[in-house]
Amino acid sequence: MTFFHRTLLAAASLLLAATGAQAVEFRSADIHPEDYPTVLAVRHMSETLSKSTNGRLTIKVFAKGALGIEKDAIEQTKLGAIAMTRVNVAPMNNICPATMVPTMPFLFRSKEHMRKVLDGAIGDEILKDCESQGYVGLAFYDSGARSIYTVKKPVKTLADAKGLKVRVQQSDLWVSLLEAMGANATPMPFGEVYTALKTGLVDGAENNYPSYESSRHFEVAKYFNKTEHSMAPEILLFSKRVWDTLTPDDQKLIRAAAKESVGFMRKIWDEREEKSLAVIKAGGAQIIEVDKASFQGAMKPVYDKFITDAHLKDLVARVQATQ
Ligand code: GTR
Repeated sequence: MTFFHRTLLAAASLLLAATGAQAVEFRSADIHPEDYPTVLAVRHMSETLSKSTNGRLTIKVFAKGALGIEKDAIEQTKLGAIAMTRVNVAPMNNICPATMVPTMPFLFRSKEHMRKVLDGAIGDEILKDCESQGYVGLAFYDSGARSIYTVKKPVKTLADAKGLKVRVQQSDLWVSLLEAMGANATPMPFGEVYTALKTGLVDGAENNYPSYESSRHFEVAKYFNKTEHSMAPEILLFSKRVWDTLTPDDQKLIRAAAKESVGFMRKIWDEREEKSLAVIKAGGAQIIEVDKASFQGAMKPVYDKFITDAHLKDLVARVQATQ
């Protein structure tokens, strides 16, 4: 698509949205395949929204990266060429600093802790923080715990990670996180990781069970080392530019539909985690228990480097204090 086409499209979607009565189909981006929980959850959100607006507002999800890699989709959302996008918080880390908080290594003690924090005032504050950058944060979705998986040898202790070339998401925080483990971090888009593992460009990558499974990375990198170093969640972002053309009533309905989809997402996420674990085991992946404490003990430099101002420090302290 040329820039001219994008601008035209953006203008058209703004116009449609502004006329109110006319049916509007918002476009939403996702890099995952059709059956992935994030894609299904946004489809579910669309159904809710359609019901509450008598079919006037719907969302069309473009899965499998049809609208580009996450970084590009984020940019297009800011411009208003795409109304919505579902991405991990990682590629937002450089844009909206508060998203670094739920990314921080070993911050959440459990899935329950993570859900409680993100459902409450802290979660809302983080979502709100992206608004000044052109994004209306609608909701967080689960993304499980991320662990390192490797091609040639298992990683059981921090010492085993030394010198490994590990693919990370496109975020400075993620580069530092892997460097703090002694690894060499190589940022690249998700879609390039399979080939990078296969050709030896990297020795490993890190992700949750469902992504490790759906991307087939388990076919090339057989050691899934349970470092569980981050629970960086997914985030649902709406374009502020498009948002500002909507009526307050419609904004409310969109927010409500997004929040409603979270419970649905968690249910299918939990099921998918189990299913993915079975698939990767059947495919020959080895689940390795690791000395987690050795990894956790190496993370101070990451906090020192990124949790620098009073606001971020306060958020981290409040997350830790949440029981
Ligand atoms: C997945 C996440 C994607 C993307 C991917 C990655 O778990 O759902 O949004 O961030 O990881 O590692 O690039």
